Amino acid sequence: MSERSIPSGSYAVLGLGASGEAVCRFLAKRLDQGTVERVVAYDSADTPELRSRAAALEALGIECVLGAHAVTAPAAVAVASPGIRPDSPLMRSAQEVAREVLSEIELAYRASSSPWIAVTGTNGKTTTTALVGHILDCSGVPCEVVGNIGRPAISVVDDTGPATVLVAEVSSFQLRSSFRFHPRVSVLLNVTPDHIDYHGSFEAYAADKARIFAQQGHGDTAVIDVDDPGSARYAPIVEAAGVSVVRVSLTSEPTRGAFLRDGVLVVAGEHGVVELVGRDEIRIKGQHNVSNALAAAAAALAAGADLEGVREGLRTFAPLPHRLEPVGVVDGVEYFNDSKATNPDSVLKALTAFDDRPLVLLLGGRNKGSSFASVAKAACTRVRAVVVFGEAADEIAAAFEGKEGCRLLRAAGLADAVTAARSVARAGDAVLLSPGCASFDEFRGYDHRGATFRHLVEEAGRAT
Ligand code: UMA
Repeated sequence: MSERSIPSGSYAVLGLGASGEAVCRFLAKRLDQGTVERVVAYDSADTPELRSRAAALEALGIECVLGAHAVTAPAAVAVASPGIRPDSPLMRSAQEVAREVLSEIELAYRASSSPWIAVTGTNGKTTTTALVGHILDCSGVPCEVVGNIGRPAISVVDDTGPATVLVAEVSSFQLRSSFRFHPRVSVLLNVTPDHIDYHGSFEAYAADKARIFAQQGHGDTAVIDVDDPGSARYAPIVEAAGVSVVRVSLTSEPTRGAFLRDGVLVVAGEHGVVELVGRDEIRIKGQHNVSNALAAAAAALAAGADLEGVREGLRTFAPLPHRLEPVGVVDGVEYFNDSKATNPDSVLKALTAFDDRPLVLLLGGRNKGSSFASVAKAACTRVRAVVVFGEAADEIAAAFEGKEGCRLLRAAGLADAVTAARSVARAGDAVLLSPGCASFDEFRGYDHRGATFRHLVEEAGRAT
């Protein structure tokens, strides 16, 4: 079987969320063509929404089992949704039954004929992925932006050929079950503690992230941020495998790299040093976004973007929702929605985006096993007040114990947290929701939390 063909036989699809549904629709076409024998989809939950999704898929020939905790039909291949944990009963039984357990990204890679750019990292991957796509658009290079960003790659592969670049945001969950996945250009932004509850340890998490490089060799490019020790350590290893490594840095000037020189984003390589745009010309805030912009420029150039397209793309790219997104001004206080910050490192990065402006920081939600010591250390000297809320409130408050410098307030949920923030913020301050936790104790996801925050701010604005 070639590296880029999908396995034949019977399939089990684990999970019927965005990823699983797209896999089912892709496989349904193969059922019709007779290249796949049988597809049974399993989901541990059983809700009205899942029932109606299952009914639509059953009309396409997919068998669906809801409330499932084991794979019950024979299957040569299982395709697992990223959110299904390695130790879950469904995953364990799939490992026993199927010859291979693949991620949706792996299946999409094998089914596609496109060159891939894959972007991973603990933080910044969605912004960087979207920016790579935007730069390629500005350069006239056909591309599709897919992956963890919210658009399963498998949903586009039947309609894209070798001339279209697939720009994919890939998560550690997806990489964990990827084996032949071979991006022509890989990007590793940073590796800091996250998803420890899923992977079991930081080392296991980092190793799964590094799988992005596993198939790369001569002729391929890896763009690696070398300011972050978690990602920097892979640069020499990947280089030793023959991959052309472009180092991204804000603190050094690598010979082959993308870096800042006198406030200007530059790329350096065999053609010398080329200026792109001034740091002040990019619209995404914070130091981390300068690194992300450098990484995106380097990746797009490696995939055929031209310098003018890179410059235009960097100048015109707007911040994405839920990422340091300004959502309103109430009583002279500006509110920022950074709901996508679901781990401590992303909170630290958000704090760099406000220079010396007084801040009220909202932290809380469901902790994913991370320590908040670094956030407490950085925040206590930097912010006017911290409001802790949700399931992790006590745990986060404990990290601030004994720290002088900032006021700590407690709130039950997000609405209370906004009320508390309003009570302490003064005109000219910024209130920043950068919670450092998952949202699932109170919301359906970070986007639901961010939209609720925006709504609460809008309501407060109307009431004044
Ligand atoms: N399920 C089971 N058994 C389990 C666990 C879950 O059956 O043991 C079922 C759930 O009942 C649900 C389905 O699986 O019906 C959900 O699957 P999922 O959690 O994998 O979510 P999808 O809707 O398929 O979305 C996934 C990604 N989700 C996760 O990685 C958790 C989305 O990333 C991604 O956009 C989408 O595929 C398309 O590729 C979200 C995310 O939070 C944004 N990603 C993490 C992050 O960014 O930090 C990695």
